[in-house]
Amino acid sequence: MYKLSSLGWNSYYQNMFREFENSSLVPARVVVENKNNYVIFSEVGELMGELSGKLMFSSESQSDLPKVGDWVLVNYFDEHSPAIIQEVLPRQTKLSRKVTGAKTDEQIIASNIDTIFIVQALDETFNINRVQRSLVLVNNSGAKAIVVLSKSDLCNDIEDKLVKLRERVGDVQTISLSNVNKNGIDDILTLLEPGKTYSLIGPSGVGKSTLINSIFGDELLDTKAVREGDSKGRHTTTRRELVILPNGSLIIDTPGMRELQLWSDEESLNSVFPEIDELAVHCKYDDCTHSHETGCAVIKAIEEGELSKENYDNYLKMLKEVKYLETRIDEGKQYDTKNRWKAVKKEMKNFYKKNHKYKKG
Ligand SMILES: Nc1nc2c(ncn2[C@@H]2O[C@H](COP(=O)(O)OP(=O)(O)OP(=O)(O)O)[C@@H](O)[C@H]2O)c(=O)[nH]1
Ligand SMILES: [Mg+2]
Ligand SMILES: [Zn+2]
Repeated sequence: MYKLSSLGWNSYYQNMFREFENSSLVPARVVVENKNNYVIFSEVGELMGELSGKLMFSSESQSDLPKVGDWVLVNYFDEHSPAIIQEVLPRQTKLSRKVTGAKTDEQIIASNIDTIFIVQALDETFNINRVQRSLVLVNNSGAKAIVVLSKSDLCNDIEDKLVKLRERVGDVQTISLSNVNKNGIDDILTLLEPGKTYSLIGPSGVGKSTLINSIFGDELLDTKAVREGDSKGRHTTTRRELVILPNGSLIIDTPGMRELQLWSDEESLNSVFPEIDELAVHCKYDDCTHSHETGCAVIKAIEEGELSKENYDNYLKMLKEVKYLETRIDEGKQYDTKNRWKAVKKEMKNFYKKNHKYKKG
């Protein structure tokens, strides 16, 4: 048995639920997504959920289907039968990336999260470009971002790394910690609020699942040693899973992601590079790409040593990605419109054919 509020239900979802209040549907939260079904938590406890035919066939893309963290509305029969998922309530926040490969589709990593921990290890895999990339995705998600630097026990230049990080990302909240000597774990514990949802993202092997175990105080999730030599992880976590912590907070563990292709608008990108955003106002051309134009205030700042070259390079790389994404999404829309027109024309042709025959006959 769960109280909805203890599963993260709030006035936002209550509002979204209003139009279904007189139906027989009840709310439940998606905890695990399996291949053919879902584990969901509801007021009657843990249930197995299956998609209704209507939801399966009316959804236009993967992102219309339930994801871990989603609030869904189900028909509940009894504890022996699967609940049937009829609706996915609009998401308050959603963390997405572009699917890997050539396709331009959104992949939702998790939804309805309040705060996302961007985890990086303080070992040889430490990578500020990746933190910035994650920040773009998190800023686009609507959730709050906190950077977690793990494995502080393996690092003897923490201050140096912190200074470098701060130079690049400004004053984003940062916590360094160790799951081995437990330094910094309290800093995480004190900010976890009951009924709020958190998630951890970061490369494989940085200690995301170990951190949940540290907070939980037990070996709840599987963890595995990283590779010797390059400290890379072994992709131990293979599914997203929402876990309820002893203090009543909810946390979603995610598998380490090799690639984080952007699914983001330009505004979220710029929010991670406020100094570039401010300079861009002074560029000669409104559509300046800050890569070669004369009168570009960003290039000028680089030449005068006023802007971090690393930030500039990482920004340009991501700007290209975001622009490409925008055109691909536009093309996709045009393609849809074209196809729809084709279908309409075909229908009209058939209609006239039939009518013609009818008149003749
Ligand atoms: N020295 C040290 N090792 C740690 C720390 N945190 C985790 N580890 C170790 O790092 C390895 C990987 O940890 P996991 O928790 O499995 O990493 P993960 O981020 O969940 O990895 P994936 O599930 O593959 O994405 C394990 O052997 C952990 O014991 C830490 O703070 N210090
Ligand atoms: Mg893991
Ligand atoms: Zn410019």
